[in-house]
Amino acid sequence: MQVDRARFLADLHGLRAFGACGAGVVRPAYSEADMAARGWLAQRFEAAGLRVQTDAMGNLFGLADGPSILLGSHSDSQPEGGWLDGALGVIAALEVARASREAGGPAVSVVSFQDEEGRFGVTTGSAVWSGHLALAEADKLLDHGGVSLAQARRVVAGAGAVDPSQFTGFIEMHIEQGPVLDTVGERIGVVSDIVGIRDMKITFDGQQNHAGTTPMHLRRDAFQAVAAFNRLVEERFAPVVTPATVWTIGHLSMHPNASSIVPGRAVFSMQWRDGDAERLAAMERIIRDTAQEVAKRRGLDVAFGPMSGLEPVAMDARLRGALEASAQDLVPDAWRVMPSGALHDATNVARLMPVAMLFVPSIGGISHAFEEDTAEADLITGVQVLARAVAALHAG
Ligand code: HGY
Ligand code: MN
Ligand code: MN
Repeated sequence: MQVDRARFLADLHGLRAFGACGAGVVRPAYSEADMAARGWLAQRFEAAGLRVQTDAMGNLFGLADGPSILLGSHSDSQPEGGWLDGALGVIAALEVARASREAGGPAVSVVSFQDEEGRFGVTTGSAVWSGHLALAEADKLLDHGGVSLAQARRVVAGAGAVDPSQFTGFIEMHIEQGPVLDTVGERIGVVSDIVGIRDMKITFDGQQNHAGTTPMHLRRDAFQAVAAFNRLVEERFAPVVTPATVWTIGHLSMHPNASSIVPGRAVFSMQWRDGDAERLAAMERIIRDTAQEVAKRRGLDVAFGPMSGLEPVAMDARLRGALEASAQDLVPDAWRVMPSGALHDATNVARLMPVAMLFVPSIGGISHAFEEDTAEADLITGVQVLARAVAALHAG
């Protein structure tokens, strides 16, 4: 099975054009750029001899006849996204599907999941497809601008359900999005397991007031509550976390967001990740207790939004073994087994079938930023490792 390098790279850059912004992309789920990209992908899937089907969430499938291995990732992006996050896995899947068909090889289906980047939740499209999240529940999710998923997905024409039982397994190729491979100079990462995640919005409600006449000790300042919460949580996490644990306040909106007004309301995202479900639960208890304690002490109200979450998941030994053997054949001693600190659709798909993942290096370890990039030679090596593993799995 020989991948066509030029065709693979041409399609990668073709997808990059949708929502292009400098070196990166702006292609949030259901946006005009996202839907145009999906329309283009559907044409490419068809041209590759695949049957195109879109489900109610807007997950886009290119289906081979009969039982097939499913390859893919997502083509939506973060509000400021890199050109390869997700896109690489979708185009690599398409290229392997074409190469396999040309070589009379195994049946390969392709998918681009919707809203992996969580405009509305956490890996929402594959969470609904895998049964982790009911569509009716997903429809209630709001983005930071208050738009509901139900409203956003009205642009989706499809509504066909795609039966997971036709697939023998799922392999997702992705950029590492971290510094490991780039730092050690290795070419391929074979994923051992994907961390778990929790994500929720927290709202502090205090008293909007004059920034000049309101003495500090009389204020019920919603931002100061967030600052106190963050300081206390940092202290209380210390005995619980490991160097691999991460937590982020990535979104903060204050009302009314004016220089001369003590903010009466602050809404912020609290997200935390770890490979251990117990530790995620312990962190959740600290977060909820600390937010309530800060609100009480400062005379504010606190409210917790719905919490999205996924459990840590180990990759399938057989699929992972095929990736390891393929990496050893193509880049001997320039690959490693490693965990994924980023979340991926593979976590949800693992509820339905065996899954595995492989990484290529991210230059400078940068991702979720316009400057995200990977050396062209590494992109090619990655799709070759993927193709070789798919052929080996078929050979049995
Ligand atoms: O946040 C993540 O881990 C993924 O890139 N959406
Ligand atoms: Mn991704
Ligand atoms: Mn991402």
